[in-house]
Parts: sequence; structure tokens; C-alpha cells
Amino acid sequence: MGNFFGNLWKNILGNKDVRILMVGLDAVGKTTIMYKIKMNETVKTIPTVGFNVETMEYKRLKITMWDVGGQDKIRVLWKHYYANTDCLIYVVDSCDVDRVEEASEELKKILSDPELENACVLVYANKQDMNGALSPQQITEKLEMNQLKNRKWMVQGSSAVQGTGLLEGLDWAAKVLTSKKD
Ligand SMILES: Nc1nc2c(ncn2[C@@H]2O[C@H](COP(=O)(O)OP(=O)(O)OP(=O)(O)O)[C@@H](O)[C@H]2O)c(=O)[nH]1
Ligand SMILES: [Mg+2]
Repeated sequence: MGNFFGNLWKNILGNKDVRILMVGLDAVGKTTIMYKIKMNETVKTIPTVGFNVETMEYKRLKITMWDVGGQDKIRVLWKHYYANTDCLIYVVDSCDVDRVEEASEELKKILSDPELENACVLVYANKQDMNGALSPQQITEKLEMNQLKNRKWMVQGSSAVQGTGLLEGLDWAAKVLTSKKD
């Protein structure tokens, strides 16, 4: 009953709290993406050791977005951020053909964790502004997204430095999250 009124209230006020976790290999553009979305600015980044967290209101959602560093040695820490995640944003450097296999393996590992079984997955095929970038369709294939079962997912091409594609992806996530029951 309490929950019923809680949800009703949220619908009236339009402030549903959601948690978004952003991970991906190092230097793919996660921190750049987060601050581009938050402030519409391209910030100068250094490799993230640990995490950045920001809150933002978007389309009737109050989003808490976690951006966790992706260097090899600290990937073991990702799992500590999984609990209560509504949406996973997985960022890929579309130009880094040499590491696309590694990116695919890491994503599979992440999605095998039961704590994330209800999370939707938005993949940013980032750095589309650079020559030689794999297309979002090619990234979809390399990551074998079509093999995902019982999971809402989308692959969105983006350029964090130009700001393209970011809101299209977030719009998709917002639609999924607003329609999702608590
Ligand atoms: N050309 C281009 N460069 C980008 C893009 N997004 C990020 N970069 C650059 O890629 C480099 C790494 O970006 P970060 O945002 O620090 O990467 P990260 O994923 O947060 O890296 P870690 O914190 O180490 O996990 C920076 O020099 C960015 O300016 C993009 O869309 N296009
Ligand atoms: Mg970072």
C-alpha cells in the first residue's frame, strides 16, 4: 500500500530516482561523456582512478550516474557498483579495433552478474568522429548483442567531444526507465 502511494506520488511529481552505471575499457570516453551530458562541456580528463558521480534531472527522472575507471587493474572494482543499477551504459571506443574483442568479453562478464539481471543496457559506440571508427552496426555484431536474452538493449553511435548521439541514447534509456515498474 505504502509502495502504491509512493509510486503514485512519484508519477505526480515526476521525479523517479534511477541509478545509471557507466563502465567500459580505459580511455573509451566515459568521463568525457558524463560531463558532456551534465554540463554540455568537453572537459579535459585524466584517467579515472575510482569513480565520479553526478546527479542530473532528465525527462522526469532524477538520475544518479556513476562513472567508474576502466583501467585493467581496477576493473575488479566494477562489481561493487552493480547493486540497484537500473541501466548500464557500456562505452566502447569504436576506433580501437584491437581491443574490441576485449571489450566484448568484459561486457559479457558484467552481464553475467545476477545483480544486473534487471538492468537495461545502452552501448555508446563512441568516437564516431574519428576516421576508421567501426559503425554502430559493426559494434553490435562484435559485441554479439543479438545473443542477449530477456534484456532491453540499444547500441547508439556517439561522439563525446562533438556531443552527438549522447542524448539520443539517454532518451532511449529514459523511456525504458520511466515505463519500468519499481
Ligand atoms: N575523438 C574523440 N575523442 C574522445 C571522445 N570521447 C573521449 N575522447 C578522448 O578520449 C580520451 C579518454 O577519455 P576519458 O573520458 O578520460 O576516458 P575514460 O573512459 O573516462 O577513461 P578511464 O577513466 O581511464 O576509464 C580523452 O583524451 C578524450 O578527450 C570522442 O567521442 N571522440
Ligand atoms: Mg574516466
